[in-house]
Amino acid sequence: MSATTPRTDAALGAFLDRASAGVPSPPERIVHLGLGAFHRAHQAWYTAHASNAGAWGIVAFTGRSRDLVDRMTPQQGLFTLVERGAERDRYEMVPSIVRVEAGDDVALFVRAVASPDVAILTLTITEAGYRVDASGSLDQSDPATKADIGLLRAAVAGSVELAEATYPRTALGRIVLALHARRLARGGPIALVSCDNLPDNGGVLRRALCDLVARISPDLLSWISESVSFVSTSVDRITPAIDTATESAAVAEATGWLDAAPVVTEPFSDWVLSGDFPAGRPDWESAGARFAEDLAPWESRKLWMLNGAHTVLAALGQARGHTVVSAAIDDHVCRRVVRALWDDAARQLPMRDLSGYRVALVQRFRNRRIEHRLAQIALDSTTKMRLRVVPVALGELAAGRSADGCAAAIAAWMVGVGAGTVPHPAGVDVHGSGILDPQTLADLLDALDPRLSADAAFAARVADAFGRLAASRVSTSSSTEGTGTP
Ligand code: CS2
Repeated sequence: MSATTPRTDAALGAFLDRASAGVPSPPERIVHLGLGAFHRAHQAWYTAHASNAGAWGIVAFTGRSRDLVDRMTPQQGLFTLVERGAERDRYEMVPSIVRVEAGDDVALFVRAVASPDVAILTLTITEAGYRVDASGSLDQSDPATKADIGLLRAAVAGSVELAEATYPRTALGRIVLALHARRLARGGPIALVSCDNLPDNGGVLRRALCDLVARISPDLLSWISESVSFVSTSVDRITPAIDTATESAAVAEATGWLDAAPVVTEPFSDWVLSGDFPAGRPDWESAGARFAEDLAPWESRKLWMLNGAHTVLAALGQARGHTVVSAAIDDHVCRRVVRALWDDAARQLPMRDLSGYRVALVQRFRNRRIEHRLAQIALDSTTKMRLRVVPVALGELAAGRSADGCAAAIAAWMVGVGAGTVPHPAGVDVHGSGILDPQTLADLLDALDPRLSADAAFAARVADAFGRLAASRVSTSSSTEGTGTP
């Protein structure tokens, strides 16, 4: 599919709607939870580009807020995707989202998922949204989850009418309620597709959801095991937060559309999926998505290399005075840590030659026209480190190697924690001087994974690397241009 032809002056200032854009509304067959820029740049784009796109419309629910509802409803779900290449922008109107609703309108969400017309529920609820513990099981101590269990027991048993104020607070709680409604409505099988940056994200979702339902209703649990398929996916497209007013003005200038909710993304995109769709799906392969029996190598490569580097850059890059990825990757101190982490990760991956992937990643990071803010990536850094760096460290140590690259990456994160550029783990006392004492270093390592802090030699390597990087933070504040080689 080619980009929509930009309009001429005659149409300048036209409001975006389906009648004037000449795009019909496909039927509602996919529900999405967690609408934001990423879903629109990724799954909505793939759905719009599928050969059978006319048969697949998306009802998208935000996490909670009404902001996107208010912006996109007058546009009947349409939005402009701005593909921001290193040289120029390309504009495209994406028509796959047909309705936008607020995530806290649980009644509407439940009704949407229960509809027999709906075949797929996709999720971008963030890593933390699954509320699992370090072992990947549902975190039973989480107060919101505990409250949802009581509420859902009563709801599923039919002993209470759920008043709006008592709807489930967690994403999984809302999904359980919606699946319960689907079962009652005889809505038939459905595929749940996690699109969050978690290894085996479909498996994590299945375990967490089944843990939850096991505490609520055995009947619902057996219906889920027969009727719900859990699809794992590895999703990749860098999508920065933007200043909407600025980008809306640029879209209007370039295309003539008045779009209150454009999305900016990089030209690159990738989607690998693994799992079944019992009620059908868009022909996403025709849009470039791939299906794989074994997703692990693809998702690990992306999580450990792209996302791992991002988390290092967010922590250390900000501590060294950078604000965006393109500047941090050109800083030789940051680049050295990223390169060392990638050396470790490459040894843990089954692919033979990763040099092309590394070169491509550096090129993507260096796209200066994408203002990917390090502060955006820094959110939930502790969880991200556990998913993106810790598995590589454990794998390297288990293989009898030193995991020096991971030690440097963890030290880089600690420099960020000390500098306050990334949030510190709950329960670890950080005083904010930037120079952390040995006990704090040990506590931080322990918060990532106790197996790492139990390895005295590895802990010593982290402390050494921290000493070097913390000193570089103090003594070097200017960035150094890199060569572009990974
Ligand atoms: C980033 C990701 O914010 C982050 O943690 O690492 O959002 C990253 O940009 C995407 O996964 C790219 O596909």
